[in-house]
Amino acid sequence: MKQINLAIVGATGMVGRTFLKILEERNLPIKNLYLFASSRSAGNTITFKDHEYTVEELTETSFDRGIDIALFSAGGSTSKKFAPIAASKGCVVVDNSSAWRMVEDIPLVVPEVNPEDIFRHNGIIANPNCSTIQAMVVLKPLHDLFKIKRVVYSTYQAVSGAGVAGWRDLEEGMKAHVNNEEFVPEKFQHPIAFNCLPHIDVFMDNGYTKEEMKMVHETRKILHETDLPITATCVRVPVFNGHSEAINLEFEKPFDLKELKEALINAPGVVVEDEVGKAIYPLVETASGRDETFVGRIRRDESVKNGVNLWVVADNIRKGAATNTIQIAEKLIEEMK
Ligand code: NAP
Ligand code: 12T
Repeated sequence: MKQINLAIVGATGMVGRTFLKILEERNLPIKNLYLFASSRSAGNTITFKDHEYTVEELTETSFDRGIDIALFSAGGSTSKKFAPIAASKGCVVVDNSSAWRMVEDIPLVVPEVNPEDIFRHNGIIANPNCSTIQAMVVLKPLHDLFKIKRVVYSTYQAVSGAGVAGWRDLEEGMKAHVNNEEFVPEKFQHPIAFNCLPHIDVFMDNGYTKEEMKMVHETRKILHETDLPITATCVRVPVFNGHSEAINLEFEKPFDLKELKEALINAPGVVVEDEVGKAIYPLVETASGRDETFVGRIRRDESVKNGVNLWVVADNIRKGAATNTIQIAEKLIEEMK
């Protein structure tokens, strides 16, 4: 396998640090590693495989040194500006922000679902939103069998999705709450400790949040179903890591619940945890730190003809961001000569 020159943009962040952990776990064939962040962290050192690397400030000349692949996770404005610069230097960017996901000729990929889209790229490949990714690995095998007619998503999202600052808001907010002290959140509009916020990302003109509309548009793009009816409500909950989703699906075709469960058991990247008699169902506590997506509470929706309700949990920073990005990079490396 080819040894590659790899860059990480946003290396000091929540996702960036997880990239490094997963690159080490999966032992990617890295020749040279370059770590970038803003001027705030430039000069800091990060250890990777017993080697110390110095974080560099990202600039317009950062990619002038034969970098094969760059994993971006430094926010939308950084991606918008620097991904095209990197691509123009022959680097393939796998981008975690929402900046490029809905651009028509940019692939949006979950490797278990639409790996064939990867190779249509022109230098930029987009990684979907965390909430979309974990839903896709579950929806795809069911869509293939029973043809999905409508999707209703309700999410319960962890603070780690909002980066280091989101994590701090929950941790400090909880301490302040139990000590009866005042706490002004930094990342969220309201206290997240002991609270639920139906507000993730910004509000749009239609009254939905951008996070909710990302789930709608990204699902359609990944499944190649441009008109699929989908609706979503996204809620931030006081959980450090791991997103949960209640997913309601209606199918065109009648289905057998046993066959549906079997399809999920056999789906790549999916683990079925569904023994309600023993109180076994997916939990963030067990999904956090894992790369699979967990599904349980699989039951017929008795209010419609061909419907099912599911509870789907995954580590939003691993499968929802870093793992999925690295799986895309692995597929790129396999094809490199
Ligand atoms: P984070 O913990 O806040 O980290 C942000 C990272 O971006 C830091 O490394 C920061 O460097 C760097 N950065 C910020 N501004 C920069 C600039 N102008 N130039 C270069 N680097 C800059 O956030 P995170 O949770 O890791 O998430 C980062 C981004 O990943 C998010 O904004 C989002 O776009 C994306 N994301 C996607 C998903 C998904 O659903 N797939 C999930 C989570 C995050 P400093 O240390 O210098 O500040
Ligand atoms: N606002 O990459 O706050 O589109 O949890 C991912 C997570 C945006 C994204 C979050 C967000 C994204 C969040």
